[in-house]
Amino acid sequence: MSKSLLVTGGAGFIASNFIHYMMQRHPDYQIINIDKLTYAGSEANVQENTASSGNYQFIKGDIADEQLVNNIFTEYDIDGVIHFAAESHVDRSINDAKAFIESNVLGTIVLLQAARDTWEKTGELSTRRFHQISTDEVYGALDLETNEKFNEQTPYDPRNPYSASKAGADMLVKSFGQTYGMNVVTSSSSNNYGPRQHPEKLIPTIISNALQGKPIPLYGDGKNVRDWLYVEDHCRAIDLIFHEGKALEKYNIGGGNERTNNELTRIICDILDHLKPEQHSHKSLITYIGDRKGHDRRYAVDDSKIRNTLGWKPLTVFNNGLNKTVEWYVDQWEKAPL
Ligand code: NAD
Ligand code: TDX
Repeated sequence: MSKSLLVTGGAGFIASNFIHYMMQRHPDYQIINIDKLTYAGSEANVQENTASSGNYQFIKGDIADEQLVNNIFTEYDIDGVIHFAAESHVDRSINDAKAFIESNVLGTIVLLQAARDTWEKTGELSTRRFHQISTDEVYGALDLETNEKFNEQTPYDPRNPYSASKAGADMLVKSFGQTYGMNVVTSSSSNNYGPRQHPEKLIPTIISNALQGKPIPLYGDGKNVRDWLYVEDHCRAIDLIFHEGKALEKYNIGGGNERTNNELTRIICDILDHLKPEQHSHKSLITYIGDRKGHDRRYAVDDSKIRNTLGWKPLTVFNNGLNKTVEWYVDQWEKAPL
């Protein structure tokens, strides 16, 4: 059945990939994308597939703007919200967390209240869905020495202002399910990689600096571990959870690709050495710099719940996903030189 979905933050990395995915997977769905176009968002991220589509609407605006959000719910018959919009960069939250509270916490409560008020009036509070996009960072950090992973029962233990703001938002979402009987669901994924990620994040930083012959900055000893999930596999999981996940439940989504930052950087340098043999040795650019404050050592999620109950698993082989990703950035930067 055709649906109207409100996607928040659709000009950013994951949600723009999600919009591309959904327009192919569910061409009959109407997608309404609200994005403030902060430094992290770009309309170009969504222009490719949406330009000629009558089923796509872009609204430039802030999810914390109550009047605007209420108007959207009045104007469109929203069947579901998939809430991605957030300030997303840990380093920025360490420098100044105010915008993280405004967008991630205040923005979430504004959306929740507008959805609750609209769906309460039409008696659809328990059928229309609010899907909160969260992160494995809300669970805290793991030691390098253990094989332990976060599961859906792991208590929240956010350790930086970004993850604290996401944890706050997740709690609000859960509370709306408990208090008002709203049909909420939350998914927490590990680190995503793929096209259209902002250059501030690790993988685009490695590629862009390497291409320009600039130092590749690795924090601390480079031994911190992240579990890398190809963004398209994440989009497929979100589609499945949005449609088939159980109300009030949480689902972890992992890539099954735990790598230290050292290992990841070296793999990307090998790919670049192959693609750009005429350039310098890319690994020689790796430079260790001061550590991130409170740098979480390791994240890893146990995603057996989504695998066992919804039949999802990541399909992208890590090296293939990384090859595609590096090629995408090289191609972009060849079209518009750095
Ligand atoms: P991103 O920074 O690339 O994009 C965020 C988008 O949200 C931008 O387009 C920005 O303009 C928009 N935005 C920010 N504040 C807004 C506001 N107040 N109103 C409207 N729009 C606003 O982020 P991303 O990496 O694509 O992350 C998307 C979501 O996924 C976030 O909720 C993040 O916490 C979560 N997440 C990200 C990762 C990851 O590896 N990137 C992993 C797990 C979860
Ligand atoms: O220049 C860098 N050098 C470096 O060593 C940068 C930008 C990062 N790092 C390290 C810090 C981390 O250990 O690389 C790792 C990855 O860093 P980020 O790309 O900043 O991601 P991370 O902090 O792990 O958070 C990401 O995954 C979880 C997203 O940005 C979050 O939005 C998501 O919730």
